[in-house]
Amino acid sequence: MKFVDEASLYAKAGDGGRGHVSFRREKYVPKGGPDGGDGGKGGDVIIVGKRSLASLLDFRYKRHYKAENGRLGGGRNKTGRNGTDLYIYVPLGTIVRDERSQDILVDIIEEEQRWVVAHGGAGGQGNARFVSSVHRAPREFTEGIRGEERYLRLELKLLAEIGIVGLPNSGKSTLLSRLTNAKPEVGSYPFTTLSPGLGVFGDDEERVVIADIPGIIKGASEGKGLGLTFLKHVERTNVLLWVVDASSSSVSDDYLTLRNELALHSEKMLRKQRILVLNKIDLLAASDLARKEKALKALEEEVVSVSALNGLGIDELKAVVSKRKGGQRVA
Ligand SMILES: Nc1nc2c(ncn2[C@@H]2O[C@H](COP(=O)(O)OP(=O)(O)OP(=O)(O)O)[C@@H](O)[C@H]2O)c(=O)[nH]1
Ligand SMILES: [Mg+2]
Repeated sequence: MKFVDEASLYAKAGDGGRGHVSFRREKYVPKGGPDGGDGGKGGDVIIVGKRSLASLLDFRYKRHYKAENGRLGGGRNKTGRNGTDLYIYVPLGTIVRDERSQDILVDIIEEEQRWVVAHGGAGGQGNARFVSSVHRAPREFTEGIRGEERYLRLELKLLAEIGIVGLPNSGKSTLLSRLTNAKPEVGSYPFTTLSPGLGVFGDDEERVVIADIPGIIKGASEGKGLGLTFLKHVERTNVLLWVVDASSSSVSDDYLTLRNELALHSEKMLRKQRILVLNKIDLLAASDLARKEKALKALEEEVVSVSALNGLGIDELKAVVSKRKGGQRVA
């Protein structure tokens, strides 16, 4: 399955309408003053974010988007009608690039967010504009300006709804690969993950994107380790999976370190729904596991024990995640 949807398209804004040449007609006045109106403005091509869209598939079938041209100016100083704007609806999470320069024009992340990708041309001037004391019967007019055209590249970057956080080496990436189809790099050393990774959880009908980010250490809020800058990638998620390594000498200390660093970044992090995942339980003796689970349950409501390595407890975790994923988004 492909996660990053891409599409190319051509957008052309409407041309401005031509200015009009005419002269007032009045009884007994053979030739009145000039009264040719301006042309109308061409329509813009506007990209608009729409939550209900899920892919860029539609752009495989329709690639040309052209807004209406402005109309000609009329007599009696009538300005031509403006061309109608053309809206192109895209899913949230779409990055819009100029295909030639590859520059990012806009990142569409909100419902109804708008961005004009091609501006309509201004209307031309009618001959009424050219009149002066020495030039009483001008026949000049101007053409409308051509509407902008642009070749665009759209990329749908999926917005994560669930984030995985934890200390380095706790098994976050291994967990991501268990829950989703992603194949992140896993290493037996801290800071294997240097940039966020995404995977898709669930079936085609109900896809939920999970983000795995680099590990957080004590002092991360002061810039230690890789710092907390990557937390922005999970800032908009509904749910956080907090991963704690069960083989650590103190799971409670690890939990508190994580909690503290997240809180120092933003209290919002603590208001999100969370599931505490006690990972690497394959490394523990049963009595040891029971003791550690108890310690964590004193601190957290929902604790799920798993082994991301051998799959133990993963089905239960998936069920818990499924139940939570529709939860309220924290603003
Ligand atoms: N025994 C065991 N080892 C695991 C388990 N999950 C992960 N590991 C191992 O722990 C190490 C770290 O795993 P990663 O998934 O890279 O951990 P991470 O939290 O993503 O690490 P960073 O990206 O460095 O923060 C690897 O050697 C994994 O094979 C588990 O459930 N049991
Ligand atoms: Mg990792």
